[in-house]
Amino acid sequence: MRLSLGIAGERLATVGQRVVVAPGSYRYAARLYLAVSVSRCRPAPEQGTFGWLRYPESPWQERRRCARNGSSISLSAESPATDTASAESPVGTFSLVVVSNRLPVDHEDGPEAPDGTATDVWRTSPGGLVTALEPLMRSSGGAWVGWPGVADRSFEPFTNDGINIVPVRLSAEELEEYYEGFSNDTLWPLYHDVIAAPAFHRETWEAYVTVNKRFAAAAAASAALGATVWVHDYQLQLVPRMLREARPDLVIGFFNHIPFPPYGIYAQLPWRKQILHGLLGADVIGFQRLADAGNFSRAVRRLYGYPTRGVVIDVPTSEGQGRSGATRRVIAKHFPISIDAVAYEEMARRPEIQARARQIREDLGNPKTLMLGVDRLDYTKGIGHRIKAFGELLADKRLNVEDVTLVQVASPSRERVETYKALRDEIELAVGRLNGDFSTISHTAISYHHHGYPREEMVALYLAADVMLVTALRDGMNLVAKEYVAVRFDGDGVLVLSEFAGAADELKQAILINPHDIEGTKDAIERAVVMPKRERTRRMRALRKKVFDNDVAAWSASFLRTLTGGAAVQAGIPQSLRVALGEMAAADSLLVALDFDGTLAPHVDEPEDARAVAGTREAVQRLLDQDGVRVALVSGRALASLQHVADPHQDVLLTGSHGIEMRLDTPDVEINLLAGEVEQLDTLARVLEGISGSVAGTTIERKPAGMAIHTRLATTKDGERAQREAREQLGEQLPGLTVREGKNVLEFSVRSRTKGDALDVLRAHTGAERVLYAGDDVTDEDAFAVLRDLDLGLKIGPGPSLAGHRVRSPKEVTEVLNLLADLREAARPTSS
Ligand code: GDG
Repeated sequence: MRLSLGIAGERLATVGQRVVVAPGSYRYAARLYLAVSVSRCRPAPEQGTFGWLRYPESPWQERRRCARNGSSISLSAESPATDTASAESPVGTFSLVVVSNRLPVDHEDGPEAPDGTATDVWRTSPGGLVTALEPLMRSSGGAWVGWPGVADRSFEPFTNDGINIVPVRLSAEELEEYYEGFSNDTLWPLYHDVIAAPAFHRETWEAYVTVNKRFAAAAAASAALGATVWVHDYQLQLVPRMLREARPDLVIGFFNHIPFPPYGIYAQLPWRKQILHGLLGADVIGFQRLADAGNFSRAVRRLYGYPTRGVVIDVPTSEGQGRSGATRRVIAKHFPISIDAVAYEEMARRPEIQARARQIREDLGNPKTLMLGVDRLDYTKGIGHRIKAFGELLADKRLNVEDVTLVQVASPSRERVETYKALRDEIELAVGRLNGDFSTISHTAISYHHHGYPREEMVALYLAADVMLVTALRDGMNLVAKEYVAVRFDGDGVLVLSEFAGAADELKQAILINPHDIEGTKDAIERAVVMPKRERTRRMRALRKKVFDNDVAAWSASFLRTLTGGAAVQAGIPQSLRVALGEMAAADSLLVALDFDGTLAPHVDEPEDARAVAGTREAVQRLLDQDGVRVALVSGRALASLQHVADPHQDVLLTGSHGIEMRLDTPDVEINLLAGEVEQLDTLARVLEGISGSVAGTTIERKPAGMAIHTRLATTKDGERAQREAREQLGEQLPGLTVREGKNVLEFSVRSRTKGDALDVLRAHTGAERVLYAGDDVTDEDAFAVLRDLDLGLKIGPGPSLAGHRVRSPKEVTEVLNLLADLREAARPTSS
């Protein structure tokens, strides 16, 4: 049997021949797609495994299996291959890959070419996400993987406005099952509090798995070694795991644009474990709201029992056989999305758009109050509730149709899904009735529009509207609310906002409503209509500050900073850190908590040789000399060792062994080990000494409640072997131990504490109003995780981190401490 490879469906070569792609205008190593599907090696299992889940076998798994069996490869149509048919695993060239269901461009058929062939026209759909990622995509050579918006069509990768576009082909049937079915008829209603009943069909789930695999394959084939891949939204929740299994070298982020439901609802999903497993393949999972991240972590605890601390989840690296104790840290945290606020304001300032806004009001008969609703026609948006409240206000004569008009833009959405068809009928019936009951010849109560408008028209509508109604029953964020605020550079306009939209967490100066409470909603609308100008201005000013301070660029930067840690950390103190230190310096009371190794002292081969860099002592002393400042060292070292290497001033608070030992203005805390713990320590010592004795370059460190094996001096291979053996043997003999992995060190404790616990104790002990925590290691992430809004996290060096700020080395930490001392002396001159 012959197998053909082709570019975009054209046959090029047969298997066995080496196929090389000529370098094109963009470098895309994975642009070969199989034109036909052949089953030379297919007789293998109908269902393969993907991790420990029974997923249909992926193309590259099949290829590997076939290769192992000595058979020729076999791929299904549309699966990406590499530029050589014999490559083991596809590796691309892009260092940043964004994966979303839809591409940021839409396909349209262009005019016929002279030779009679169809031409393709690509229109950019400039969403906030594209705007946010565009500069980064251009500078980093990024690729965007997604569906181009037409079924059953294959397109070659191409560049559009400097972004590399990688179209994923979907058949009409797949769209029906994966997109309209599982995504929009199962996940969407389930994740939005079952406002509509979710459908659970096994066939659509299978299509979801298949399509997720195709997206994962396209992303894997596009991503360079060690690249960052950012996957978006509920349609692609299995992609992170699929990618991790295919390409363990990748850094993988996922962002969920819609809510994540409470466990009681999520638990209905027959594939609830598979979805969580899929998501947990990511390094960072982003949600819109704090509550969504909490719901997710709870679901992980309930269904998998993995330990979670704050935003950190410890996921066994080999699920199903997790007895070795090795874990991977996954961060599940909220990153509220936003808009390109400046672009919206700029548009609103254009004279022709302001003229259009005036024209809109005029065309509507210059009502005293123009109210506006802008939504996709979706049952989550509460359009019916809004209409009901408005109708009752008119019926009660609290509003008069001569004075108030509601413009409702309901842009067409998911029109092939039955629930959406029914919703449209329902809304249009309600609008028709209301208009029939209340409109006059000269005044229409609801000006209803079932169209999509150009963005300029939307901005003109926002400018024209005195009151914006966002009455969502459940909404991940709701960008319309933020757009309205960004547009109102005149400082006027009132936002009525549902507390069930994510935006309500930030936009607290809106009039917040519970849209299910029709009376409350009516009161809020009336209040908005009569609100005095001064109050409107005051509220709008505060709302605008929120939206402009946290725009979409800040959102993506914060997500990517957490995910990648910014590969190269600049020398010196970044401006944003200077500003944050300035704000912190003025606080009444401050706690400056510092890790030691890697933070104040460079890492050295012999732990007992570590010393803080020159000037650290003096900087710490300057802080200690000021009123209201406490300094603490938070280390994984045993307290005695910490005291030996740091030789701290007696006023410095000390916590060692990750918070198990403490010296807080009193003699050291005693650790009274229980009999069982002493026994465990004995076993631990026996096992680790055995391993260390047989692997050159490893050393053992004893701690009061545990023991560590250091591998810094061993070869990489030996170090890995020692750590593996330690995990395996102790996983067998002492399965309950807490295992911590640091830089070339693996630590086991018989008592479970983290640096986060230590920081909580220090905060309570000092009563500090604000905390600065600095650390370099993965164990410091536990401390970053317990920081609060006004605190400051400082990560030293690269790597994923929850810290909001970063410097390069201990030398900069000393500069930071001195700068903080300077700023505090300036802010509170009498305190030193
Ligand atoms: C999902 C989540 C989350 C609407 N009609 C027209 C039009 N729009 C634009 C709006 C806004 C966007 O569409 C809608 O965004 P939302 O956030 O309001 O809602 P979803 O579409 O449901 O988005 C949501 C969002 O993802 C981002 O994470 O906030 O919670 O459900 O930008 O302006 N734009 C144009 N013409 C229209 O007729 N040009």
